[in-house]
Amino acid sequence: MDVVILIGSASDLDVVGEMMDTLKKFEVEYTLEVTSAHRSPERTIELVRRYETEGVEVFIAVAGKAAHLAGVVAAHTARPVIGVPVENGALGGLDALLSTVQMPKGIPVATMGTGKAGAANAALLAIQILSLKSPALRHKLVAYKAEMAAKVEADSKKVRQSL
Ligand code: RP5
Repeated sequence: MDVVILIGSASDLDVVGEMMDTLKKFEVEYTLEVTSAHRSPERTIELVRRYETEGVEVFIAVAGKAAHLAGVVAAHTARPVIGVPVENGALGGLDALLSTVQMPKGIPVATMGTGKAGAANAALLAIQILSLKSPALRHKLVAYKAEMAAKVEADSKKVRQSL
């Protein structure tokens, strides 16, 4: 398994659709588990230990509100941890963003922007990490960026024609 996605609640599932699509598109093996830093703390630690033993390369942790999932995962593994704050708290995701990003020195979490865009970027960052050891993934990333650049150019043409 290359990537393990941990989501703090089944209610976070709709945030990770494009994340999973992106991993599939790049043919990266992943799995997903629901586990909570607060509601199932022991299960969270067991999952981290199990997947680390099985050789996972990157963890992605997705959670909202007082989002401690990424930090707790990072506390229990030496693998890179990417955090995605979910925008479902009373503070519109700012709560989850600060809970995820403001880690104490020594326990880094690579924190993405909030919500679906952050979730898609988490997949891309995981792929970039995996590409350090995979020329095939590196080539796919280069092609992906070229595709994006071509789309921007095509969009510009369309917009200019409509002026
Ligand atoms: C967090 O609380 C979860 O990650 C989720 O984003 C949020 C709300 O969870 P539910 O009350 O919908 O289960 O722990």
